[in-house]
Amino acid sequence: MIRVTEAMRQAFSSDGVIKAEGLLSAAELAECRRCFDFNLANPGPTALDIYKGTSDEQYNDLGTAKSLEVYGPMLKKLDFAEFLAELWGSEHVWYFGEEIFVKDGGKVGRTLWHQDTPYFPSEGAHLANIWISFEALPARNALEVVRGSHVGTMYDGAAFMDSKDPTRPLWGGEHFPRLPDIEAERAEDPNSWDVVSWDLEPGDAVVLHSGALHGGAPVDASCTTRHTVVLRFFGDDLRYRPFPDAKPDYFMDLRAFDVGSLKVGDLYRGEHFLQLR
Ligand SMILES: O=C(O)CCC(=O)C(=O)O
Ligand SMILES: [Fe+2]
Repeated sequence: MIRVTEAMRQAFSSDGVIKAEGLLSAAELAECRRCFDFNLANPGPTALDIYKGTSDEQYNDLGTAKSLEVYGPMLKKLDFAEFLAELWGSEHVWYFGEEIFVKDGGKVGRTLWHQDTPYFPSEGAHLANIWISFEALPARNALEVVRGSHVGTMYDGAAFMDSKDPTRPLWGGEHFPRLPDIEAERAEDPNSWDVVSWDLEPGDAVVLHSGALHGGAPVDASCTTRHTVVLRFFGDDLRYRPFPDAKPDYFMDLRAFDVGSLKVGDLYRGEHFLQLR
């Protein structure tokens, strides 16, 4: 695994996203793929074909206690913790869990714009998604991120129930501002949002703060398939922020992830998270 440079540290802090070029060697990427394949062979309780029956149908799954037994040794061996500790300037590093995405058939559209933070009962500077695709991707098929949005407004999440209603709110009510319709605004004015994405080769990764607005990464006729694993981590600077007192409009009840023993502003820790460092 490559080392973090001062330029990467500064860019992550100000932009909330970096391209980590050549993050993983071919052998390291193969270790990640072995873990990804474990998820495919061992679907968790939340595995689902999102938008089933439409051309946007795609496979998505979050990790399980069983997959942690496979991912844990890999994460330690490849030393993701050292990379993130340097990137954030955190002493400790914990693993949140993985999420896998499979888009194939050449027709699956954009992932809706969202921030991951409304789906978490926590907030802070030391959050990261390491977004790894096993295929080479041109920038138009790679994840797009709004630069600097990790320190901007925290919007409501997207419900992900209807790809035609991109801002249908996760929590609703007055809890958070509704997501802007970023694609509609970009169609009107391509410069309305400061969006970055990069051409990616196998072994490259996009490393983003989980609170940055991100989306996109469709497949199309010239780039038909994308297999992606997202590894999520947190460090010292993360505090408990309870979920709104509402039922989320989502395919699972996120309130199951609440850590009831914590009070607002407590450091976010938990026995069930794998501490890597
Ligand atoms: O790969 C995708 O389509 C979405 C990724 C994403 O939402 C994430 O990394 O949190
Ligand atoms: Fe996300």
